[in-house]
Amino acid sequence: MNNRTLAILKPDCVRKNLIGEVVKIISEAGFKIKAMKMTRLTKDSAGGFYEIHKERPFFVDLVAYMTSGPCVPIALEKENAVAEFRKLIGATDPSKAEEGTIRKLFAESIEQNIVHGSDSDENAAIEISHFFSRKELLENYIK
Ligand code: 3AN
Repeated sequence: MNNRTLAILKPDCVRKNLIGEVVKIISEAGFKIKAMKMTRLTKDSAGGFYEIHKERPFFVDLVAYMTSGPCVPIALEKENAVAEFRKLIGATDPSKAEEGTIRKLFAESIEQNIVHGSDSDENAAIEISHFFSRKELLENYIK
């Protein structure tokens, strides 16, 4: 599974009409889209997804923001996908993100930072299964 990662184009990305632009950058960086959908997270689903941040002071705001509108989860494939994708999106805080990264280009704040990327192979597998069924993923693997 170490060639897969989960991206989420977050509600600010959708609201700003940046889906196309961000998908283009991701594709041009050599990532293959294996599954993709538009969905709106419920409070429970967002809370479950960000379970590891449950005790953090920003958790309530994070869940409110992630449920504020539709988002676009995407299962991506590339060699060394987790690290490569995090390099492409840049630091969590866009003011600290490197030039040319997606967050540097488009993000407004540490919370509204356009895109999510898994932080480990283990979490990538968990996060992909949070959004996509086995069937949805397998269908896209049929050559
Ligand atoms: P990343 O998305 O870069 O892996 P995490 O996993 O540390 O960052 O944080 C998950 C999400 O929580 C971030 N994408 C951001 O929306 C939000 N977040 C993280 N740190 C803060 C913070 N200090 N204040 C507000 N929101 C934060």
